[in-house]
Amino acid sequence: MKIYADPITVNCRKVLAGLDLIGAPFELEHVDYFKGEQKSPAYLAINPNASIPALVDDDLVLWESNAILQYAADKAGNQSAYPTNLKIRADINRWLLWESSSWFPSTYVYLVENCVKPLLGGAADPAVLEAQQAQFHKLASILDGRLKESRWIAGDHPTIADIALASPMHLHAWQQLPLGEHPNLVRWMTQEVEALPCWKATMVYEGFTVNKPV
Ligand SMILES: N[C@@H](CCC(=O)N[C@@H](CS)C(=O)NCC(=O)O)C(=O)O
Repeated sequence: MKIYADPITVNCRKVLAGLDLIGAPFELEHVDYFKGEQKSPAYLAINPNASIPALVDDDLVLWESNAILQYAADKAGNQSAYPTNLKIRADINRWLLWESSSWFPSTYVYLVENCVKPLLGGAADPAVLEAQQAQFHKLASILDGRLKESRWIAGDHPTIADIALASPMHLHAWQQLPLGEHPNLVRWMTQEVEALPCWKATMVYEGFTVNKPV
């Protein structure tokens, strides 16, 4: 399997950490996000959305990070990372869809305002952050409620749902995500997800770098 990705982006880190959790071997093709290589004609032939990541496995060309994780887990036959039990799988699939349609878009506002804009010499727009606040807390409360009931999203061990949901908040301190009212979400992120070897192996630091600051 070939993965086209830039390890510093949310959805690429998701796939790289998820493949590590799954134990799926792959070859990384680096697509430099800040150089805009996701818009190059060669890459557009793989992913016409001009976004990363993408997977190529023989004649299969797949984009959408969560679809990549589902495929890789099934291909590897990893039933711990992506259980085949009908109801557990439906639950995980629900969280993957929710992450892509609701959670990522909300957390992305904080990433753009508090990380990307200042990095590029601009400043966060307080009005944009204020406008997102109610939606963020609504979604974070839903996740917090699930994590009040269980250690991991889908029970007592990590699955691709944990990796998918954690990735949009992977820079939560720098993103300045307002997590104070969501103790179970904080517990899961800081004590469980951030302790996973697959998470540590794919660290991204403030400044969008994979190099640990000295
Ligand atoms: N739903 C897609 C979203 C992919 C996506 O938006 N990727 C970002 C990086 S995290 C990107 O490449 N954006 C294109 C751009 O900003 O030019 C997925 O999960 O793969």
